[in-house]
Amino acid sequence: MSKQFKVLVSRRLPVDVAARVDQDYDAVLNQEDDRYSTEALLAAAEGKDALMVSSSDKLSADVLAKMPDTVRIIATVSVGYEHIDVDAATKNGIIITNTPDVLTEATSDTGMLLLLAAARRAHEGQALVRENKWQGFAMDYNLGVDLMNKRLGILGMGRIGRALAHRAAAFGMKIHYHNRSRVSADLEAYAGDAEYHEDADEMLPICDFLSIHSPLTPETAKFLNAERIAKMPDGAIVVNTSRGGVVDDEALIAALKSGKLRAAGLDVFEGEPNIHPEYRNLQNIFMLPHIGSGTVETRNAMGFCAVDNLDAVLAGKAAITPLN
Ligand code: 8YV
Repeated sequence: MSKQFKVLVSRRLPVDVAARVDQDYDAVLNQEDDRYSTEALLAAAEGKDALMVSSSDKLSADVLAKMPDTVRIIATVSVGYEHIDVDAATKNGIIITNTPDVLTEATSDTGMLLLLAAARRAHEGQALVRENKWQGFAMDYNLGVDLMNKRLGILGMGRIGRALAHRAAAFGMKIHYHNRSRVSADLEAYAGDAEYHEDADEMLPICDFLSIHSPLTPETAKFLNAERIAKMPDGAIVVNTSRGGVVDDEALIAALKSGKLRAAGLDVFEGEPNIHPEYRNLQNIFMLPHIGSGTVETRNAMGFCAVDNLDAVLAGKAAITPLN
């Protein structure tokens, strides 16, 4: 590349990805990771051909309407795109791309980590050892529950839901799923011979475990509310690697306090990083700071996927993973 095109990158990139952007483009990087306000981002976008953003950049219809005309593509380094009004981008002639596929395995590994940690009370066990409160062996102490032979409901059978199902089946779980539409027989077989439920509410009563993989949309916002938790078996376990907004925090917290739900494993939260403070007081919850895709290999692959999209679009070709 001849550094012909100007690119603005809103957040710090993995070093190898940053080096490629810097080598191929007339780039404004942000390796200090200072946060842009919306106004500052729009000002910095002036004269740029492309933007690389992340899920912390909120690109509403208003913001996209003000985007300089020079901007042809905005590549988000994430698979989720609830932070971008894709229809508004289309109206403004801006191509939006995301980073599907490359983070499927890492994120579903995190889902498995949450399932195991919640079932086996990893947070409480860890605290006992770290705080020097471990009294030695007792038959009945810090007991968790098995995954083997339990029913796992998958809400949203996209790539990550299927990969999690595949893993959980290897742990002996019986897989059920709800998705807007039934997936192919091949994909159901890969996902541990998963059984389809057309109605999510009808699936909940058989979910010993529930793993959330739905994107956050107006339809899925606060999907897991008090009424739906009440439909689940007593002592069920909920894990979420999707978006915090799919869960009603107050309802989940009440159910974890009452014992209706045995435990939860959460990698994502509404309003991150300012999570509902009550979560921190609960012992029966295993929490991670949104690191679903957080491996060296995967973050590199996400960054390179975004750059591949810039390369294609700026060279006049079709985007590789377009959203519009
Ligand atoms: C990202 C994610 O790390 O890709 C997504 O949608 O949730 C994570 O993998 C995060 O959103 C950073 O952009």
